[in-house]
Amino acid sequence: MARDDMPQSDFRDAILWHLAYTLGKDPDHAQVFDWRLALSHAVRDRIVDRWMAATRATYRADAKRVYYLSMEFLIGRLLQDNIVNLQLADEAQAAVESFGLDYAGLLLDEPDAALGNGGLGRLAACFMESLATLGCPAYGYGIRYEHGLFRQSFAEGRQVEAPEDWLEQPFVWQFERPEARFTLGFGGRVATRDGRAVWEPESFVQAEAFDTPVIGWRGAWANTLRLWAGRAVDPFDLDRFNAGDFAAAVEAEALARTISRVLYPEDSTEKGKRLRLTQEYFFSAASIRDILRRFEADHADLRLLPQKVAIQLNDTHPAIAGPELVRILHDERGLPFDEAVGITRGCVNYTNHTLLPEALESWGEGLFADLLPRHLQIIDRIDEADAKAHPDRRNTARGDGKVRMGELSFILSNRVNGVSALHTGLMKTTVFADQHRIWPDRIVNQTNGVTPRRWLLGCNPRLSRLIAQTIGDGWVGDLEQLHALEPHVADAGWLDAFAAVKAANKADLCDWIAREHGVALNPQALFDVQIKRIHEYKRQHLNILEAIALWQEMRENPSADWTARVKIFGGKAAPGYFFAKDIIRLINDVAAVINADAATNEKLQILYLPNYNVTLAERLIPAADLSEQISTAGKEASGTGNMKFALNGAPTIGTLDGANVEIRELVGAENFFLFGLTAEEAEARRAVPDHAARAIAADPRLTRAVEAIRSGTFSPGEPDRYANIVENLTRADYFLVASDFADYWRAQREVDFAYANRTEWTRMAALNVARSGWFSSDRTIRGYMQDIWNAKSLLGQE
Ligand code: F58
Repeated sequence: MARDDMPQSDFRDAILWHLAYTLGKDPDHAQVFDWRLALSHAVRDRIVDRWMAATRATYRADAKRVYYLSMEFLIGRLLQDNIVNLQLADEAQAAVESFGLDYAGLLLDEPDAALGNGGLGRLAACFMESLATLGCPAYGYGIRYEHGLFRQSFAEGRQVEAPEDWLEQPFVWQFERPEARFTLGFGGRVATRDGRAVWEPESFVQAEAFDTPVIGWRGAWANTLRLWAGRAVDPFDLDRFNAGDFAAAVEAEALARTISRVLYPEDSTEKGKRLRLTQEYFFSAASIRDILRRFEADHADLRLLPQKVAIQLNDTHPAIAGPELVRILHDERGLPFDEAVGITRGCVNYTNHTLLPEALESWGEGLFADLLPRHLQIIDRIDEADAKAHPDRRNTARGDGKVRMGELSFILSNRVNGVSALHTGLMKTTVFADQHRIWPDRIVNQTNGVTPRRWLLGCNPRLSRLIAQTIGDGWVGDLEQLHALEPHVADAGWLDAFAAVKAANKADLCDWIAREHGVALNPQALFDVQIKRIHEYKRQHLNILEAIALWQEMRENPSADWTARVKIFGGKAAPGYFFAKDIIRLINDVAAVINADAATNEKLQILYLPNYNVTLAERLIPAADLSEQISTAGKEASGTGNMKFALNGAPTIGTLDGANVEIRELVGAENFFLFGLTAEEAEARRAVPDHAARAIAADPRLTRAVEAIRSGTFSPGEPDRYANIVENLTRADYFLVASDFADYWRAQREVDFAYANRTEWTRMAALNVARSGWFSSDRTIRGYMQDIWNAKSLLGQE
């Protein structure tokens, strides 16, 4: 093939063409890496025309555009996702295999783009895919971090963090846009000229755009994920270089690049606060400029902005976008202040993802004034006007020397939403009670969802095939069609086929774990999985305490008919969150002791897989039997892992927290293992003196399990290794581990009993699948389009 014969249709030729002319590789010498890049380019070619058609259609229709501003997009690997959505899987597999290569291995060669911490970032990625699937003209705006979330390994059970390096390899899916750059100011002073405020920043950096197309299901529509990278305005100081000061000559570039260097793994520590606020302003301000540029290219009247632009703040991280828009409209475009605020409020909406007070962002006014002096004045003016209009308002954006971003986002938003019914209800009665009283229509609920393309079709091909054979393939774009599986759940043959899918997925997982981690698991056992960030409120320590108690009881009563279990953990702790790191080490220590016990290890195994990420989730979820969703009620805003497990046929053991409540309602109480205090009961329990000590004293199992930790059973020679955990469990126990233990134990034994009747269990698992269609992120995005953005689909107009 020659260069001019750029193949249009034959996929195999397209791969060979890219191997030669994009990568410069001879097929005889190409490695998996080269083939993967060649395949990616061939796939990318199939996206571009549709992407451009969608952009053109949006311009033509002068349609309202949605802008999703998020500090995180946890997109994971993209090759398989794009292949699935373009319905190229069979063709791609055949082509790859015709070169004598392993298709699955090729897909897995792609590094995970870990541009997020957890649920919030993954939600943004699912939303981007659903926006494209629904043909809603939309842009995602975020930061192109050079290093995503750290890589986790264990050394003697302890978490070790190493930098993540996804950009070491070429990222095929991005298009660099050197022409799309904005210069952003920081610091300096605010001058007054002709009676108008003029911000005179002290320093400047540039934001450069990198675009990644996001293709929807069946390739009908594509949107853009635009990530900003930091660059110096003058990258190189020739005078300093010539004077021999080589390091100083590139200092400006190094500083600017620092802004997009790393994803913050937490927001709880003081150090790094300045850089984090800088990151937030950097990407919010660049995005606002881009939004205005696009609007002003076709419209002269800024008052039309709310008709053409919907901005969604994914948590408060991009909250500064509001004041930035007010600043540009008022200071730079000359609109009256109140009008600028009104227009901004017409465009901006805010999603809250947490009620935990320590996670609600606030900034010291000193830092804020130093970095964004004009924005502080604007915030003060808005907040004062608001306080005047509502003198009985208590929670203000300013006061006590702080700038509170939740309150700020609320007063500058048209709609504010929670992410599950319970969470939205609690927003109204707790953190935003005051605001809700004044603006009763502002808070709305949009329960989270997950994309079925990645979280069923892509990650669970066996189950997807069974579903397609049973009810056709309409469910991929309309997940509620899974309800049509229900009648088949009564059919013994179909249930066998369903069970065989789970067994095969478990066997795959066992093979992989044996290969990668050298551990042989019992595939007959119940696979009990808890994967998520490590946090006290998520209560991985409740899970491990139950494992200890179970082990102790098994040892005492070895001949009883125990249901064999494998407990699998995965998740990272923020590097500065020492209690969470203690929990990780405890799980690893407990696993070492229990796994080495020949008296029990056929019935109980514990495995903590390192470096949990999107790819690992895609492996584990299809193979799970039981989904652990055991947060203290009232603390998990929604959860989205819970939805993925249910959709893949793993019933939940869980509290009435976040979207668990809705999952239980939909799958049926009899197909969900409920335990624990309700959010209201939890609040009341905290007021009971010595609640933890009492709960422990009342439960001999819990007493014995805590005692084993205290006495060093899992830390021989170092009994106080877990003094902090023991102290916490027995005293303050804010997250009510002790209070919920007995009921958790009870529910776990119900699980054992249910799993022993395999037909009944399979029925329960299958009903979880059949009734989880509502948790598609397509449903969620439709909700946002209707209730928040007033945006229309352009499908069919491209
Ligand atoms: C999560 N938040 C919620 N935050 O905890 C979860 O219940 C919800 O389902 C999900 O959002 C989506 O709504 C979350 O993931 C973070 O990752 C923070 C990002 C900034 C640094 C601190 C963690």
